[in-house]
Amino acid sequence: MKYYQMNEAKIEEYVKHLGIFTNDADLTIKEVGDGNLNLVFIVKEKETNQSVVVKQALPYVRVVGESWPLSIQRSTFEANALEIQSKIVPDLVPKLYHRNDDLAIIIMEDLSHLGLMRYGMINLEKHPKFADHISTFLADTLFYTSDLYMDPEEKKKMVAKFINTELCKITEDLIFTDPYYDAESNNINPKLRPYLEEVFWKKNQLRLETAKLKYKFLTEAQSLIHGDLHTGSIFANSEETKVFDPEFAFVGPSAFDVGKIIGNFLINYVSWNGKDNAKEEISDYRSYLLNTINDFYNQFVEKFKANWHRDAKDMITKVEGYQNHYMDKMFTDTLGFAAAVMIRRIHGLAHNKDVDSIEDLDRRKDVQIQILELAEEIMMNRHSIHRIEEVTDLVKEKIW
Ligand code: SR1
Ligand code: MG
Repeated sequence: MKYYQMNEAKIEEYVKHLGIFTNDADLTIKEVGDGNLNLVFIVKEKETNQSVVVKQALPYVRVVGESWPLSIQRSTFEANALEIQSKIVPDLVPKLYHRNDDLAIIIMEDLSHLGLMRYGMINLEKHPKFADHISTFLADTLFYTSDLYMDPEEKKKMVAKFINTELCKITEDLIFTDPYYDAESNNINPKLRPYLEEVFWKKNQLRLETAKLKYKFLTEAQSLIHGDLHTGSIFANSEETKVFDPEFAFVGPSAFDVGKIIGNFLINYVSWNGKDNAKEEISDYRSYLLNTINDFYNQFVEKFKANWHRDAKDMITKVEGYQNHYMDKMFTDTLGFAAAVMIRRIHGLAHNKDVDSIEDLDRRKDVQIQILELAEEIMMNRHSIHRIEEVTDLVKEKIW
């Protein structure tokens, strides 16, 4: 089938042809995509309120336009990843109803009864079950797709199936390269530019540490990772958590997914310095954020180790001291990736609304510098930090 771009009328024809809705169903179809890359439609039958989401990859980067072509194959990676995740953590990802790789279409469960976590966090919403849910998502997906558990031949086939060159290149450039010099792709608050030119872009030690992390990202085929696990890739409310949008999935360093969560939480944490909410409200929310980081990381380690004790296969997993070595490295890398993610969202191409919603550019700049400095401290000290509480204590000490 030849690719064509969907619009409301074509979607209606497509979903009715598939039998997802009957021919006489009265549908409302709304394009709701607010991500950087794709079209996303919610299709709802008026009478029954039954609904699905139809996602289509465009042959270019949506936020930039046709001048930045991007292969529609990312839809295949997303559907492949979703199929694997659905087997491992069925309750934590959307249900996949249909895929068409030629049209780069995925039809899945409509989760709009939940809110996008990023927007919730900008509105001081708490998600009390998030630490439990996301630690399960990470411990299970990262363990059961690693060589600790998988047959080595199957694992290598999985690596081959997820050679996601183009989307990995986006991460290699936008996270590990461009923020460290005056790259054209950067999106810079003009008030921040003097700090970048006079201070940040002169930090050679920071650049060296980021280079080490980029090399890990390029070479360490540890687990099938989501690849873009920020708070805009998660739907949540007080009861449920669903991780979606795994189009950046590939077999890479496990700690990348874990670090992305921590980095995005810390961006939100600092962002309150640029907002006018009452002090007590901010302190209360900040306590919640730090407690969630501690709980989620500690539960992640516990659950990952429990998976290891129950299901680890390879001989190396029985060698005394190997698990400690593995988990220590996971922690150090998690902190490094968290820091890299914080930095990229300040003056790289794609920002976080948590900070960009601070309208006054001078105030926004102050928050941006605080995030860059916090990230640098975490990055540079990651080898001598051994417990997540040391990180959250450091954050609290610097910014409250
Ligand atoms: C051009 S894509 C920019 C960013 O959006 C996605 O969410 C990824 O984080 C990517 O780096
Ligand atoms: Mg995305």
